Amino acid sequence: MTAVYLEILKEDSRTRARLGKLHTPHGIMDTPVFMPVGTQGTVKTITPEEIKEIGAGMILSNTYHLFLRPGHELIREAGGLHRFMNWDGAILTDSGGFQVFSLGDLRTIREEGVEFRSHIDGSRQFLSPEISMQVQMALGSDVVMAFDECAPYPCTHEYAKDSLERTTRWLKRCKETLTTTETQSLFGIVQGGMFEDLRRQSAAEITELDLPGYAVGGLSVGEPKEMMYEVLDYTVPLLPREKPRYLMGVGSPDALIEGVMRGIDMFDCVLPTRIARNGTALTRYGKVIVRNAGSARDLGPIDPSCDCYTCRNYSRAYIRHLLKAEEILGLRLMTIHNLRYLQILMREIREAIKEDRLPEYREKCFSDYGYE
Ligand code: PRF
Ligand code: ZN
Repeated sequence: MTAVYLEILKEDSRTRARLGKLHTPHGIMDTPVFMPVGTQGTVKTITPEEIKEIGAGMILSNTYHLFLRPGHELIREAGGLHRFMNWDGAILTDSGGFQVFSLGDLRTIREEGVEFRSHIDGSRQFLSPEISMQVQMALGSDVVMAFDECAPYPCTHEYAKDSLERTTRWLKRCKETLTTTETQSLFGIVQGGMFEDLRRQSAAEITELDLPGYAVGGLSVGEPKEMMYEVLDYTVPLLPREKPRYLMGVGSPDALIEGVMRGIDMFDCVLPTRIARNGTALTRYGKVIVRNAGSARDLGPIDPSCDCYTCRNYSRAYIRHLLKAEEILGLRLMTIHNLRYLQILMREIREAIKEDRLPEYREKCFSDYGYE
């Protein structure tokens, strides 16, 4: 048995959705699950106690950022990332691949790895499959992501093919380097751009390695949503039924439901925390721009149906005031609400799967939210 594994409780008869439990060395998560993002070893503005209270059991952190600052050797000395940040829940770390590739002109890809300039001080740096695994071993995350290349959108068939083939070669190097499989589980990442033949090739090559879990990468990179759903339609069924499936970097409410219906078990996204900090709340009835004048005299909560700490205790008008006055509490209250909203959404999705009414739930949710 691998350190992280999925226990499937139910498979939906009308969609590809699954209900399950993701077992990790730091707790068991109900799936489908949404993981808040804590890029730098912190979910911005809130404490681990607050993350727990929101209902999240697993967060994502980033190799790229922690490698550059404060450095993985310090985190190793601290006893790993869980101890360093005082979080006893589960942690998934992204490999740094995606972040390095997002640097544009600041990087050069070679077979050995990627040379790049630090976004912090411009210094020359290098990441490879081996280094990414060494850093993630020092961090001690429960799920270790493979060092991959996420091809840009749009890109040519030729580029996407070279890129996915390199990603497979890099995955083999990741698998050979990761020696802590008793406590850490390596997830492979399917790439291949928006090309069906390449997604098939990538899935075939990657699933051959019999890893503890699989991610679909290279989506939500600027393509139309319909295109992402189409890629998921043909890609997800290529992944082994019994392993967890993770859709990287996707977390808008509509995409969470669509992803679950296509067989995804895990999601992460900066969206809820990022838009919280610029004053936008997610609610059952759509986005509420708390920063706007419309909230100025509204003494009710962001969402009367929400049970979060923010909605139980503070008005829109007060939170708007905090945001306008650039008071830190405003950012904290907004973050708590948005993360709680997504936890409630995921819980409702799981209940709908359990009760055989996921398509009906989707309809209701989309019409309440204001999607077509
Ligand atoms: N690869 C990795 N991290 C990612 C992605 C990817 O393709 C994406 C794509 N949406 C987000 N984060 N390693
Ligand atoms: Zn709330």
